[in-house]
Amino acid sequence: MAKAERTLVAVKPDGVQRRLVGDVIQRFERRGFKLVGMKMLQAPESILAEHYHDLQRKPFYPALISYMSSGPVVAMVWEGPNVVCTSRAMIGHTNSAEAAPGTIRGDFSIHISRNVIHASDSVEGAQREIQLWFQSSELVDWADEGHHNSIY
Ligand code: DGI
Repeated sequence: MAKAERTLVAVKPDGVQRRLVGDVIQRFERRGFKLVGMKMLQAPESILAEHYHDLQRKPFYPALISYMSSGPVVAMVWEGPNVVCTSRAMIGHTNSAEAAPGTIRGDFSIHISRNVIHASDSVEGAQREIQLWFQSSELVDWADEGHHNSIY
């Protein structure tokens, strides 16, 4: 059986402050995805620097790291068919001002610098980010006994 696709989703400090964690979880559960890892943490700068490595030279990088360090984040690993691509559609455009209503950013955010949520943008990126944020022992490979297991 092929290994199911996984992605990293993180509610950012503004999302935690605004009590949006439950709403985010509910959207992913209702869509049918399977939660296989979740933790709240104050993200260390070492993780953030690696996570946003590609943005190091951007002018907004210092503010981005400062914001991501400003409070706890809730990191999650979600599993299911096409979860990387579907999660990106569910969170919406990076720039909240352009995010469609119905998406998480489009429903809860108006500015790119406080856009509530992260989701990996490629399958390779997701694998890298899951390894960065989670120990393998923190991921739970539970049996899905509902109808979703028949589609893997
Ligand atoms: O994968 P995304 O989060 O959608 O987007 P990304 O990887 O290009 O950027 C990571 C985060 O950096 C993004 O969620 C918000 C922030 N960011 C990206 N572009 C800008 C930005 N912040 C500001 N202030 N200005 C930008 O142009």
